[in-house]
Amino acid sequence: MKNTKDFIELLKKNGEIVIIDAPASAHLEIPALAEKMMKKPAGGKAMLFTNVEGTRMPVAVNLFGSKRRLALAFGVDDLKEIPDRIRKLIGLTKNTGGLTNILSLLGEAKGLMHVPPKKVDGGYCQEIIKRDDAASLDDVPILHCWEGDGGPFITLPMVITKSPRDGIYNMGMYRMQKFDAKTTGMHWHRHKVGARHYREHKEMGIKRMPVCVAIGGSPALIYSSTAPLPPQIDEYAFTGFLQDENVRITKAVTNDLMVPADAEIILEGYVDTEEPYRREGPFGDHTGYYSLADDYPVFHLTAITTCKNPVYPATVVGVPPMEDYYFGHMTERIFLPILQIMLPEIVEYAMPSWGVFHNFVFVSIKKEFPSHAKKVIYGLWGLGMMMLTKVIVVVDADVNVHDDHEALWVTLNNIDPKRDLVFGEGPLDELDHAAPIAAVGGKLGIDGTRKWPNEANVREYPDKLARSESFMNDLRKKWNHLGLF
Ligand SMILES: [Mn+2]
Repeated sequence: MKNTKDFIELLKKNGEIVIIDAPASAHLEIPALAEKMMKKPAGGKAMLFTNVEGTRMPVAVNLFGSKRRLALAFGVDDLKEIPDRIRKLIGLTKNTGGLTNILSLLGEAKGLMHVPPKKVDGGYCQEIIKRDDAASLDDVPILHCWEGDGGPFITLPMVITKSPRDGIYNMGMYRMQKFDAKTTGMHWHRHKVGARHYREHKEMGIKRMPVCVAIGGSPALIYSSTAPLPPQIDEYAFTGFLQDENVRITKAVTNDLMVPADAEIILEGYVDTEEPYRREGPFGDHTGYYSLADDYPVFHLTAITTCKNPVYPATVVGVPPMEDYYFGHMTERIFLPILQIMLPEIVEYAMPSWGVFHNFVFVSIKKEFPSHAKKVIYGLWGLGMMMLTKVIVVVDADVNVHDDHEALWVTLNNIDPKRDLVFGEGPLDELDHAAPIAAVGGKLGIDGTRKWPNEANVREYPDKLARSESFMNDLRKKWNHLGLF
């Protein structure tokens, strides 16, 4: 699957996309319909609006908004296969953890590069080239999603930058507010690699920082730009690794960045590191609230290149669950084996949709010593983007963390609030509107495991209610006619 159109064809074959030919507006109307669709059980279907008022580009929404569509996108029958597939790909057979495994993973990170991006001349994304005065964002059906939004926002942009220090590429998904036909906001949060590249350019006195933005591409490419990868791993190689096929890249026409050749649309341009920031937002966000307006760098458009009949893919965020929950779920599955290398006691974890990724994580562990849960809490706060997690709840290995009801029930029974809560402080997501100052604030860890006698608990923890398998088998045989089983 090379591009977004291939994926749309696959969705058509599987009855997973609704085609809407009636005229529809990108201003509030398509977003509201998309939201209704995303709120249907199991994420509804994808939608393709072929007749969008004011432009010739069709808009595709909710392409990835269900477990079934994600499975189609990644060529698996069930997303449960993903962690094992990742383990196999990086050559991990067991989760023994420790330094040896971490070193072997670093070796395997080089293995990622066995599917390196492949350079081509021109390509699908450059079938039509419009530069300078001919390039206009007005050609793109950018969605204005919520009535209180500061303007229309590109919601699935893959923002491509390159470190001026080590030349490593980054591709991150940072929303872009359209200011006018030639400029947008560049909303890279301070923790993200795009922002780091901006700081590097500024520190080195480079005024004009090249930036390209790809829109549309293979599902693995789009997913990879949302993945919380360490800065040393570039998203083109990671995409190749995920889809087991090289990403084709081509040189942009108005700067020197290499862009994905199979994107639907490439916005080429730059950020001027000496230009004052411009006010961006508010934006109806994935927290279910408007994220606050703030000042960010400005992206200047120098060219738009596209394929012949580009489709504009977009998403709409809002009160969870929405489509982005499924991207997050993908990350949860892909990163489980990687978390387990660092913290091998982790059995499972879950980011429930209402926790909007950074607010809440359930973790189950194989507990081996007193206060083990607290070790895991501190460990997670120190690991990559998990540093932004506001609340972590740790339970024992037998608890199903994918069942919120069960995990909360067990936790509330097991905790003594004075003994089992730890408060911390650290970096928070920029979108956390409760943080006392932007992106910094308090954290809560809850040890919901059974306490051992040597954990300052004078009484033994009782067993959970359960009936034996053999008794239940006999009961089922005798009373099956009641329809209770
Ligand atoms: Mn990155």
